[in-house]
Amino acid sequence: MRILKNNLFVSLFLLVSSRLVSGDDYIVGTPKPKAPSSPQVREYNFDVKKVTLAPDGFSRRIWTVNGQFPGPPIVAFKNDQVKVKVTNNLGDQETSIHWHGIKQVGTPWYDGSVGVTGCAIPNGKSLTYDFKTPDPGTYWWHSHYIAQYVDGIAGSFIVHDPADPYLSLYDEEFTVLLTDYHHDEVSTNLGILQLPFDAGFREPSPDNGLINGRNNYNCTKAPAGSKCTANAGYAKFKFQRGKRYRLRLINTSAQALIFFSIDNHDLNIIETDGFDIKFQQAHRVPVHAGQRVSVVVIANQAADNFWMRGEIDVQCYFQPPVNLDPKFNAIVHYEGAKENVDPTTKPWTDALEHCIDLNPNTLKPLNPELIPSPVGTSLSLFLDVHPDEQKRVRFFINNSSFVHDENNPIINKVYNNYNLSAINPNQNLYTFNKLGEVIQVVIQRDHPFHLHGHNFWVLGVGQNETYQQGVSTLNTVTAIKRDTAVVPSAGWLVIRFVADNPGVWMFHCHIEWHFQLGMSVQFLEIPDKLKTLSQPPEARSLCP
Ligand SMILES: *[C@@H]1O[C@H](CO)[C@@H](O)[C@H](O)[C@H]1NC(C)=O
Ligand SMILES: *[C@@H]1O[C@H](CO)[C@@H](O)[C@H](O)[C@H]1NC(C)=O
Ligand SMILES: *[C@@H]1O[C@H](CO)[C@@H](O)[C@H](O)[C@H]1NC(C)=O
Ligand SMILES: *[C@@H]1O[C@H](CO)[C@@H](O)[C@H](O)[C@H]1NC(C)=O
Ligand SMILES: *[C@@H]1O[C@H](CO)[C@@H](O)[C@H](O)[C@H]1NC(C)=O
Ligand SMILES: *[C@@H]1O[C@H](CO)[C@@H](O)[C@H](O)[C@H]1NC(C)=O
Ligand SMILES: [Cu+2]
Repeated sequence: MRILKNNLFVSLFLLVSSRLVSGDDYIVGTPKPKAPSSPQVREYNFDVKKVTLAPDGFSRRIWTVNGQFPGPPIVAFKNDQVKVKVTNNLGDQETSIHWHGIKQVGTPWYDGSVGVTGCAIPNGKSLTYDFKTPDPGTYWWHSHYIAQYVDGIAGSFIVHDPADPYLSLYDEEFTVLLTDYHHDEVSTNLGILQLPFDAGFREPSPDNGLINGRNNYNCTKAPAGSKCTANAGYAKFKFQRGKRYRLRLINTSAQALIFFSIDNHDLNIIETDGFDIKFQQAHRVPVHAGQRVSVVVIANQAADNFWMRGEIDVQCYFQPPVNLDPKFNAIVHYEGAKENVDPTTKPWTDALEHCIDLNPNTLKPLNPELIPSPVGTSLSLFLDVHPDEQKRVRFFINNSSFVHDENNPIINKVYNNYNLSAINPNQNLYTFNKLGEVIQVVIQRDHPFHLHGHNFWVLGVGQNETYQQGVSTLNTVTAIKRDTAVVPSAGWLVIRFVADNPGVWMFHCHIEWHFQLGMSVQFLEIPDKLKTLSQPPEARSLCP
């Protein structure tokens, strides 16, 4: 009965959520879903198309899936099979979807990295991505093509675990999508990124921040001629006093590092990127682009309204964003509290360090794993930004800026027995041939890095020091795992993983603009084994 009621409520919510002022719409907690007795096939249809919407009151074209922004959530259980038929109806652009954090063991061609694991889906064409979800956790999906996710193609991807060790610690859950938000279309911003340093290059400034696709915007700041309606409304999360909620925070930003908090409420961290963490209390949590953190929040306050806050860390930009109010909000509304009033609560004042993750050394794994050694291959990568010969700004890894070979991805080169020793150096290709080899990567200097096909142990980070100065602090016993981690400014990050997933996996900066300008390498893992996996003709036929 209860589930039926919630479903009804949810469909009603979806029906009316495009209304601009919708004071009565609350996002209600999702009860813990019942685990199926056997793995299920979960099918989705994604119709990718442009639709004019006004999430924060400012009207613009948004690149959507099924007309929704944020996109439709994918929900599965551990070991399910997920099939998503993606049809490209953008009209004038190709597209490709990446399932961020899903390891694609045995199905590397469905990873969605254009020029690496496959080609993009042309206009009017479809591809059915078909893969398993063996690893429970909080993930997301987004376009992995020309920064389209910044124009809107992104959504949550939750994999439930019937044996989740934390199931007894919460009653219901919410997905909380945090993002920086741009009023200009990506094509405009990519144009600015092509300019030389001394001719107007800048990192695009976001105009707003959104929580679950909503926030207000001060329309007096909108350019003349634009369509903008004030007080578009906040996302409102309905709490019941006494209940415990798991909030799955997902940072879908192009660039912004966001500090998340709820006034008067503690956050109890239990998950980083699909990895269970020993309960750790905090008031404010940093979530960098691409990262996910689950927190348990106990509704232990008197019935009232409270601000849920996101704050973009403007110090992490080359030039501070112009015209941006970095603070954005949603509302936590307790059942029984006054309706349609803004909260009057005050923010937590805990200072957080800038442009840096939650300290991985203060987080502990719930179930420590034996971290493998010895290290077989150790890679040292230096990050850098400087102009190329044409004076255009490029981002470099060991002085090499990645260029997508869009129509001939590495995976096809492997299948075609291409001589990889003769590959263009701009492919930034590193090959690991030995199955089970332990790989360690040391990355130096600022930027959040995401590895496809794996999660990795975060052995250590250091700020304002070289790796040599900090190497003695590596944690090789109780390190946590993530799939996206920040290299602190003027510092270093060390990660470790095992080469056990035949495929080609990008390792790239998750600041979308830096990625677009070349900050990526690709790891080719066990090419001999990869050749024994058969690439589906449907995926292959996308390439010209
Ligand atoms: C909106 O922005 C204008 C111009 O920056 C400012 O004068 C005004 O106070 C702002 N209004 C609100 C409600 O913040
Ligand atoms: C999301 O990631 C971006 C980019 O790294 C970061 O600037 C922003 O602060 C993050 N948001 C949250 C809530 O941490
Ligand atoms: C990257 O460059 C550094 C410094 O020149 C060098 O020590 C390192 O070995 C290089 N890494 C790789 C993977 O070639
Ligand atoms: C980086 O590459 C450029 C062009 O290939 C070269 O001129 C420069 O010397 C290289 N820098 C380093 C530090 O290796
Ligand atoms: C592969 O390319 C390398 C570098 O160009 C070359 O030395 C080698 O002879 C090539 N191998 C084959 C089998 O063609
Ligand atoms: C690192 O250096 C910057 C700039 O000098 C400084 O603002 C920051 O506090 C330093 N951080 C640490 C952890 O030393
Ligand atoms: Cu970067």
